[in-house]
Amino acid sequence: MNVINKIKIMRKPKKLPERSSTSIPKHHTYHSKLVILGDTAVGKSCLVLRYVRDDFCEFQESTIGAAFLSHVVNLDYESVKFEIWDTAGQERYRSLAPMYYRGSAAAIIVYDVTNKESFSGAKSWVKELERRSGPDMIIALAGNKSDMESKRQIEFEEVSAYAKENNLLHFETSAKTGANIKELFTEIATKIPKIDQPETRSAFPISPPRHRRRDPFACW
Ligand SMILES: Nc1nc2c(ncn2[C@@H]2O[C@H](COP(=O)(O)OP(=O)(O)OP(=O)(O)O)[C@@H](O)[C@H]2O)c(=O)[nH]1
Ligand SMILES: [Mg+2]
Repeated sequence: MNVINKIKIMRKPKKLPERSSTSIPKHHTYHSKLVILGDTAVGKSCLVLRYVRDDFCEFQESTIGAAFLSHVVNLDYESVKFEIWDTAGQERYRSLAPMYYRGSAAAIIVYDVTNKESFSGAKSWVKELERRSGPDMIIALAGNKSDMESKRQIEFEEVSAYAKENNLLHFETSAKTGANIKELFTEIATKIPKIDQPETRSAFPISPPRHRRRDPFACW
Protein backbone atom coordinates (compact mmCIF):
# COMPACT_ATOMS: atom_id res chain seq x y z
CA MET A 1 0.00 0.00 0.00
CA ASN A 2 1.49 3.39 -1.01
CA VAL A 3 1.53 6.49 1.20
CA ILE A 4 -1.42 8.24 -0.57
CA ASN A 5 -3.76 5.31 -0.07
CA LYS A 6 -2.74 5.10 3.56
CA ILE A 7 -3.63 8.76 4.05
CA LYS A 8 -7.02 8.23 2.37
CA ILE A 9 -7.85 5.41 4.71
CA MET A 10 -6.89 7.33 7.83
CA ARG A 11 -8.89 10.46 6.93
CA LYS A 12 -11.53 11.34 9.51
CA PRO A 13 -15.09 10.56 8.37
CA LYS A 14 -17.13 13.58 7.34
CA LYS A 15 -19.30 14.89 10.16
CA LEU A 16 -22.96 14.43 9.32
CA PRO A 17 -25.11 17.57 9.62
CA GLU A 18 -26.88 17.59 12.99
CA ARG A 19 -30.66 17.07 12.88
CA SER A 20 -32.60 19.98 14.32
CA SER A 21 -34.03 19.09 17.75
CA THR A 22 -37.56 19.87 16.52
CA SER A 23 -37.44 17.10 13.88
CA ILE A 24 -37.51 14.34 16.53
CA PRO A 25 -40.78 14.34 18.49
CA LYS A 26 -40.29 14.06 22.24
CA HIS A 27 -41.47 10.77 23.79
CA HIS A 28 -43.84 12.13 26.41
CA THR A 29 -45.23 10.07 29.30
CA TYR A 30 -48.86 10.82 30.15
CA HIS A 31 -50.25 10.04 33.59
CA SER A 32 -53.66 8.39 33.56
CA LYS A 33 -55.82 7.24 36.43
CA LEU A 34 -57.45 3.88 35.78
CA VAL A 35 -59.95 2.16 38.07
CA ILE A 36 -60.79 -1.56 38.25
CA LEU A 37 -64.37 -2.37 39.27
CA GLY A 38 -66.47 -5.52 39.53
CA ASP A 39 -67.95 -8.08 41.91
CA THR A 40 -65.83 -9.79 44.52
CA ALA A 41 -63.70 -12.78 43.41
CA VAL A 42 -63.99 -12.09 39.66
CA GLY A 43 -60.20 -11.71 39.58
CA LYS A 44 -59.59 -7.94 39.62
CA SER A 45 -56.47 -8.12 41.78
CA CYS A 46 -55.13 -11.13 39.88
CA LEU A 47 -55.62 -9.30 36.59
CA VAL A 48 -53.63 -6.29 37.85
CA LEU A 49 -50.98 -8.54 39.36
CA ARG A 50 -50.57 -10.39 36.06
CA TYR A 51 -50.29 -7.12 34.17
CA VAL A 52 -47.86 -5.31 36.47
CA ARG A 53 -45.75 -8.18 37.86
CA ASP A 54 -46.50 -11.00 35.41
CA ASP A 55 -47.50 -13.17 38.34
CA PHE A 56 -50.55 -15.17 39.39
CA CYS A 57 -51.77 -16.23 42.81
CA GLU A 58 -54.22 -19.13 43.30
CA PHE A 59 -55.11 -17.86 46.78
CA GLN A 60 -55.28 -14.12 46.36
CA GLU A 61 -56.75 -12.44 49.43
CA SER A 62 -59.86 -10.32 49.05
CA THR A 63 -59.00 -6.63 48.73
CA ILE A 64 -59.65 -4.30 51.64
CA GLY A 65 -60.60 -0.74 50.65
CA ALA A 66 -58.49 -0.50 47.51
CA ALA A 67 -54.97 -1.20 46.32
CA PHE A 68 -52.68 0.87 44.14
CA LEU A 69 -50.14 -0.08 41.50
CA SER A 70 -48.70 1.74 38.51
CA HIS A 71 -47.38 0.60 35.17
CA VAL A 72 -46.05 2.26 32.01
CA VAL A 73 -47.24 1.29 28.53
CA ASN A 74 -44.92 2.31 25.71
CA LEU A 75 -46.76 3.23 22.55
CA ASP A 76 -45.11 4.25 19.25
CA TYR A 77 -44.91 7.97 19.92
CA GLU A 78 -45.72 8.35 23.62
CA SER A 79 -45.99 6.43 26.86
CA VAL A 80 -48.88 6.16 29.25
CA LYS A 81 -48.25 5.66 32.95
CA PHE A 82 -51.34 4.00 34.37
CA GLU A 83 -52.06 4.73 38.01
CA ILE A 84 -54.23 1.75 38.75
CA TRP A 85 -56.78 1.66 41.58
CA ASP A 86 -57.87 -1.90 42.22
CA THR A 87 -61.10 -1.55 44.21
CA ALA A 88 -62.61 -4.03 46.65
CA GLY A 89 -65.61 -5.89 45.22
CA GLN A 90 -67.24 -6.84 48.52
CA GLU A 91 -70.59 -5.09 48.98
CA ARG A 92 -69.51 -3.35 52.19
CA TYR A 93 -66.89 -1.33 50.22
CA ARG A 94 -69.22 -0.29 47.41
CA SER A 95 -69.79 3.22 48.76
CA LEU A 96 -66.04 3.92 48.46
CA ALA A 97 -65.97 3.30 44.71
CA PRO A 98 -66.85 6.88 43.59
CA MET A 99 -63.63 8.12 45.23
CA TYR A 100 -61.67 5.90 42.88
CA TYR A 101 -63.62 6.24 39.63
CA ARG A 102 -64.12 9.99 39.93
CA GLY A 103 -61.58 11.68 37.68
CA SER A 104 -60.42 8.40 36.15
CA ALA A 105 -59.54 8.46 32.46
CA ALA A 106 -60.49 4.79 32.13
CA ALA A 107 -62.28 1.98 33.93
CA ILE A 108 -62.00 -1.78 33.54
CA ILE A 109 -65.15 -3.52 34.71
CA VAL A 110 -64.35 -7.15 35.36
CA TYR A 111 -66.81 -10.04 35.31
CA ASP A 112 -66.16 -13.76 35.61
CA VAL A 113 -67.16 -15.79 32.52
CA THR A 114 -68.03 -18.73 34.80
CA ASN A 115 -70.43 -16.67 36.94
CA LYS A 116 -73.53 -15.23 35.25
CA GLU A 117 -74.37 -13.00 38.22
CA SER A 118 -71.05 -11.22 37.90
CA PHE A 119 -72.10 -9.97 34.45
CA SER A 120 -75.26 -8.43 35.98
CA GLY A 121 -72.92 -6.79 38.48
CA ALA A 122 -70.78 -5.48 35.62
CA LYS A 123 -73.86 -4.00 33.91
CA SER A 124 -74.80 -2.13 37.07
CA TRP A 125 -71.26 -0.64 37.16
CA VAL A 126 -71.65 0.46 33.53
CA LYS A 127 -74.92 2.24 34.41
CA GLU A 128 -73.33 3.91 37.43
CA LEU A 129 -70.34 5.14 35.42
CA GLU A 130 -72.57 6.40 32.62
CA ARG A 131 -74.53 8.43 35.17
CA ARG A 132 -71.71 9.64 37.36
CA SER A 133 -68.41 9.72 35.50
CA GLY A 134 -67.11 12.06 32.80
CA PRO A 135 -68.32 11.57 29.20
CA ASP A 136 -64.77 10.93 27.95
CA MET A 137 -64.03 8.00 30.24
CA ILE A 138 -62.94 4.87 28.35
CA ILE A 139 -64.81 1.88 29.74
CA ALA A 140 -63.70 -1.68 29.05
CA LEU A 141 -65.40 -4.92 30.00
CA ALA A 142 -63.06 -7.78 30.90
CA GLY A 143 -64.54 -11.29 30.97
CA ASN A 144 -61.94 -12.92 33.21
CA LYS A 145 -61.17 -16.63 33.88
CA SER A 146 -61.45 -17.46 30.17
CA ASP A 147 -59.17 -20.45 30.88
CA MET A 148 -62.13 -22.19 32.59
CA GLU A 149 -63.96 -22.97 29.34
CA SER A 150 -65.81 -26.02 30.70
CA LYS A 151 -67.47 -23.87 33.40
CA ARG A 152 -68.44 -21.00 31.12
CA GLN A 153 -71.87 -19.43 31.85
CA ILE A 154 -71.66 -16.29 29.67
CA GLU A 155 -71.03 -16.35 25.95
CA PHE A 156 -68.59 -13.92 24.35
CA GLU A 157 -71.14 -12.88 21.69
CA GLU A 158 -73.77 -11.86 24.25
CA VAL A 159 -71.37 -9.48 26.02
CA SER A 160 -69.92 -8.26 22.74
CA ALA A 161 -73.36 -7.16 21.54
CA TYR A 162 -73.97 -5.37 24.85
CA ALA A 163 -70.53 -3.71 24.63
CA LYS A 164 -71.22 -2.51 21.09
CA GLU A 165 -74.60 -1.02 22.10
CA ASN A 166 -72.98 0.83 24.99
CA ASN A 167 -69.78 1.89 23.24
CA LEU A 168 -67.49 -0.16 25.48
CA LEU A 169 -64.31 -2.09 24.77
CA HIS A 170 -64.62 -5.80 25.41
CA PHE A 171 -61.97 -8.47 26.01
CA GLU A 172 -61.99 -11.94 27.49
CA THR A 173 -58.96 -12.38 29.70
CA SER A 174 -57.26 -14.90 31.92
CA ALA A 175 -55.13 -13.69 34.79
CA LYS A 176 -54.07 -17.31 35.19
CA THR A 177 -52.60 -17.78 31.70
CA GLY A 178 -52.07 -14.09 30.90
CA ALA A 179 -54.33 -14.28 27.83
CA ASN A 180 -55.34 -10.84 26.52
CA ILE A 181 -54.19 -8.92 29.61
CA LYS A 182 -51.53 -6.79 27.87
CA GLU A 183 -53.82 -6.32 24.87
CA LEU A 184 -56.57 -4.96 27.13
CA PHE A 185 -54.36 -2.31 28.76
CA THR A 186 -52.61 -1.38 25.50
CA GLU A 187 -55.95 -0.86 23.74
CA ILE A 188 -57.06 1.42 26.56
CA ALA A 189 -53.75 3.33 26.41
CA THR A 190 -54.19 3.98 22.70
CA LYS A 191 -57.80 5.14 23.17
CA ILE A 192 -57.58 7.48 26.17
CA PRO A 193 -57.34 11.20 25.52
CA LYS A 194 -53.68 12.18 25.91
CA ILE A 195 -54.05 14.69 28.72
CA ASP A 196 -51.79 14.65 31.76
CA GLN A 197 -53.61 13.96 35.01
CA PRO A 198 -52.17 14.97 38.38
CA GLU A 199 -50.82 12.06 40.42
CA THR A 200 -53.58 10.95 42.75
CA ARG A 201 -52.17 8.38 45.10
CA SER A 202 -51.50 10.70 48.04
CA ALA A 203 -55.11 11.87 47.93
CA PHE A 204 -56.31 8.49 49.25
CA PRO A 205 -55.76 8.00 52.96
CA ILE A 206 -57.48 4.61 53.07
CA SER A 207 -55.31 1.81 54.32
CA PRO A 208 -56.02 -1.49 56.03
CA PRO A 209 -55.72 -1.87 59.81
CA ARG A 210 -52.10 -1.87 61.05
CA HIS A 211 -51.87 -5.67 61.56
CA ARG A 212 -52.86 -6.28 57.92
CA ARG A 213 -50.79 -3.51 56.37
CA ARG A 214 -48.62 -5.45 53.94
CA ASP A 215 -48.40 -5.92 50.21
CA PRO A 216 -52.09 -6.16 49.17
CA PHE A 217 -51.09 -8.30 46.19
CA ALA A 218 -49.19 -10.84 48.27
CA CYS A 219 -50.42 -14.43 48.28
CA TRP A 220 -51.60 -15.99 51.51
N1 LIG B 1 -58.88 -20.02 36.81
C1 LIG B 1 -58.71 -18.72 37.08
N2 LIG B 1 -58.82 -18.29 38.34
C2 LIG B 1 -58.66 -16.96 38.58
C3 LIG B 1 -58.37 -16.03 37.55
N3 LIG B 1 -58.28 -14.81 38.10
C4 LIG B 1 -58.48 -14.97 39.40
N4 LIG B 1 -58.71 -16.25 39.70
C5 LIG B 1 -59.02 -16.83 41.02
O1 LIG B 1 -60.03 -16.07 41.63
C6 LIG B 1 -59.66 -15.75 42.98
C7 LIG B 1 -60.15 -14.35 43.32
O2 LIG B 1 -59.37 -13.42 42.61
P1 LIG B 1 -59.12 -11.93 43.13
O3 LIG B 1 -58.18 -11.29 42.17
O4 LIG B 1 -58.76 -11.89 44.55
O5 LIG B 1 -60.58 -11.34 42.96
P2 LIG B 1 -61.04 -9.83 43.21
O6 LIG B 1 -61.99 -9.50 42.12
O7 LIG B 1 -59.84 -8.95 43.36
O8 LIG B 1 -61.82 -9.94 44.59
P3 LIG B 1 -62.05 -8.75 45.68
O9 LIG B 1 -60.72 -8.20 46.04
O10 LIG B 1 -62.75 -9.41 46.84
O11 LIG B 1 -62.93 -7.74 45.03
C8 LIG B 1 -58.13 -15.89 43.01
O12 LIG B 1 -57.65 -16.35 44.22
C9 LIG B 1 -57.80 -16.85 41.92
O13 LIG B 1 -57.66 -18.13 42.43
C10 LIG B 1 -58.26 -16.53 36.21
O14 LIG B 1 -58.04 -15.82 35.23
N5 LIG B 1 -58.45 -17.89 36.03
MG1 LIG C 1 -59.11 -7.82 44.92
